[in-house]
Amino acid sequence: MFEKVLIANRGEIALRIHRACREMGIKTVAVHSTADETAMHVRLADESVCIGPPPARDSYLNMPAILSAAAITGADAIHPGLGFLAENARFAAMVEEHGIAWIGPTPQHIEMMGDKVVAKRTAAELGIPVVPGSAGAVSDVAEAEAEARRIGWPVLIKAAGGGGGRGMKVARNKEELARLLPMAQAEAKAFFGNAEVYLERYLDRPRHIEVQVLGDSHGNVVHLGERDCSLQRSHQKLLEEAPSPVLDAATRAELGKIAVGAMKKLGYRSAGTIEFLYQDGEFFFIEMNTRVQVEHPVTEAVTGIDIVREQIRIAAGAPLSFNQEDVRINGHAIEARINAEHPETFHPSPGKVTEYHAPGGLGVRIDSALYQGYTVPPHYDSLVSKLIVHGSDREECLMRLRRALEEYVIGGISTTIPLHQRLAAAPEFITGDYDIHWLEAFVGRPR
Ligand code: MV4
Repeated sequence: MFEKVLIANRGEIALRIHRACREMGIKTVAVHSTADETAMHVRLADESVCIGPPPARDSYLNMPAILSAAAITGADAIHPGLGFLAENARFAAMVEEHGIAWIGPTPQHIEMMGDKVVAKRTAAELGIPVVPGSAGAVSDVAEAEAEARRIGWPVLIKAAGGGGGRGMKVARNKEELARLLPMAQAEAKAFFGNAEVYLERYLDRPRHIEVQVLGDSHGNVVHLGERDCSLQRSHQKLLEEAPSPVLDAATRAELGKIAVGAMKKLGYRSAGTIEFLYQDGEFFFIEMNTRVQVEHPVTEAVTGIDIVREQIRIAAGAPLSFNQEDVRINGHAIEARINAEHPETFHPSPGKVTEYHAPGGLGVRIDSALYQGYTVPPHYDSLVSKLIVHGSDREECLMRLRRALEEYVIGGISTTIPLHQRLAAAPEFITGDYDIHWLEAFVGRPR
């Protein structure tokens, strides 16, 4: 097993990784920008190295600085967490070339899934159902029009180098397609450095359901069930739950079987998430994430499996510590993402946390790097805490969510706690009757 892991991240996910390392008897190295000198991930780690000024591109994205920090401290592995360099295939390869273990998938798999056209083609070849669409990238309006007629209107234009929804456009007819295609190509070039776009049939009211997988270097692959991540606005998830309120055990098993079969064929290693859109009883692959995700704790809550620990074990060459038959979905879990934002305008609200009291008790987990007196810097993502509640069923889980939100005190900055309180009382949320567009309308609803 590793002796020392460098955590190339900050905030709650850096703490999450530190905790897994500590429980495994592994020493940790924190890296931080000059804006994060007093951050909790720096305080908790065994050692820390300053890697640059506040802007992420000069610090948390600064590959030579992070590699130097690993060399100086003698770290034998790097965990990238999520965001920043987690899905940078070049960085993963550089880490391995330096003789340091990369706690993640192979650079080849990261690169493959980073290109959405390649990812989709690969998924289809592996037997995963995909959204009907163009065979690959479409280059001109005539070709796009022919493809759209075959696929059926409306169509969605997506960027091959994209992901997370940036630069997508819905075209309802050939006039719209002729107008939007060049725009989409120009934007794709500007955003992602890759002008390639492709077309898909547009699903108008899907749910976003993703399957958690884990694979080791011995050919074992398991799935840990699904998460429903449909409650989002502007491609920012607000709340996730496991299991999905709309899947039955048979559908879950079927989806899991498809995911595991595909990942075995691929020889996938580490944690991964296969994202689907689900509409009218049908599943369609959209993307695969080759990292641990923000919402992984809801899966941990219902399975009792430490996903980060498994990632570390896998990177050290150990087999998965359990098999598929050992995985049971127990009860229900919900994660409320708490952001340092105004709960109505969503404007960032960095600043000093003057008061802090986290909820506790049975079935309550907080993943947060906040503490009283901490100043949330303005340079990074506004996620400051994840409240994860677990109950024996969805009803108990919802009661616990309301109770925990009531207890939570974060003073001095605005947070999205009031929005979560309003959401936890919404009839459509309580019945589970929502799709990916529902929250946007709910947020704008007069109170
Ligand atoms: C779609 C779609 C409808 N039809 N594809 C957005 C992010 C990227 N991961 C894929 N996305 C979508 N792809 C087809 N063919 C609707 C979305 C979408 C979405 C998906 C998941 C979660 C939130 C979303 C919000 C808006 C649009």
